[in-house]
Amino acid sequence: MACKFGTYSFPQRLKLLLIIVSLGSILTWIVTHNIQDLVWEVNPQPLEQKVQRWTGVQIVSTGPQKPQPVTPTPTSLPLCAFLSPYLRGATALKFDAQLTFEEVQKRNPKVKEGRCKPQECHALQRVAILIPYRNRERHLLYLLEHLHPFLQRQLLDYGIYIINQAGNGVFNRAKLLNVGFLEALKEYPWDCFIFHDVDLVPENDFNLYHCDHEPKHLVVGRNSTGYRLRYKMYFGGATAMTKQQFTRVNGFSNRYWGWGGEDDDLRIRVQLQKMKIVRPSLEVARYTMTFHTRDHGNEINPERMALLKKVPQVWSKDGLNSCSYKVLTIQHKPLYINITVDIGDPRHNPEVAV
Ligand code: UDH
Ligand code: MN
Repeated sequence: MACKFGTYSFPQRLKLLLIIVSLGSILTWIVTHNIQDLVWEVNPQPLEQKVQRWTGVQIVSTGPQKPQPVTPTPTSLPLCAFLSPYLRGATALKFDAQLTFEEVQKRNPKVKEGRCKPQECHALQRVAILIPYRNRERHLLYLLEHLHPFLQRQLLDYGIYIINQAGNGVFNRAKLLNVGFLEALKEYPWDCFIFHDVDLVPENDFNLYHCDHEPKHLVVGRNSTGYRLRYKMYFGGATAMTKQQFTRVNGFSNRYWGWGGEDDDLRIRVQLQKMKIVRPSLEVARYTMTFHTRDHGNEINPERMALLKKVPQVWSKDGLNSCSYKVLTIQHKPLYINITVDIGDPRHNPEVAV
């Protein structure tokens, strides 16, 4: 018979053997993977454990939320899905010159005083978006227009804070973000903080505004850099850190007045604590930066390189634990919480300006 093994020549037998072995391995692979799924079905694990196995991502907030005075949260709500069913993927961004804050408010009826949380499920994390700010109203409007629906689709319990630097002194992005962290925590037990430039609009809602088991850098590509990372160690634009991660590095340095360096300083703090920086894939971590020129009062800081050299010596004394400031007003506006703050000015009052 033609199929008798003995009738084949040695090379033919070898080929046949190879085919049989390959088919066998493919079959084994399929069976083991399906069985793993079956085991998960028969023996369901808590959602948090599943999410951790699928993604390696740790869910920070698992305990029941404290009931809110106005709308108590039923503790019986199921946990929200890690990957929300409402995600849409890449969206073409349009910026309408006629847009108003009232219009954005109308489109987001569930947002109250800059905050929103899902009604159908218990959010996995409580996320505060902190935006350093001065005199960028148009950029803020476009960001709010896109960020509110984006965060609601991600099923987050979130709040948007604008930390507005009072006066015309030198701008200090990092110190404003420290103030935002300290002040936001006085209002609500946020688990996760996103330090977010006002002019960066995320293009894809699979770029999750959750915190990870390591500090997360969100801006992998942006239109202004041809959708490439600005440089390998870049840690600016928008980053996500848990309350614990940010506290562990003593927050940002307060000493970067003017443009540049503060994001590298934070990266060094993270590295000194032996934490790793994680990034989502370039496919989803894409941003459009609304066009702007350099602002007055935010000129390049010529001292930034010298400051960066001293991080290992100063990080534990310069940061959240040394941040002195004076809150002037806290306004709960419909779409955001506005904290106007006097952070000092190194030229006029060096003692406050640390
Ligand atoms: N910011 C303000 N107001 C200011 C300065 C800075 O709100 O006056 C905030 C804002 O959130 C901004 C962030 O700080 O997104 C970072 O500042 P930036 O946008 O000026 O920094 P970037 O690196 O630009 O994007 C630097 C100057 C670009 C010159 C472009 C010339 N081609
Ligand atoms: Mn910018």
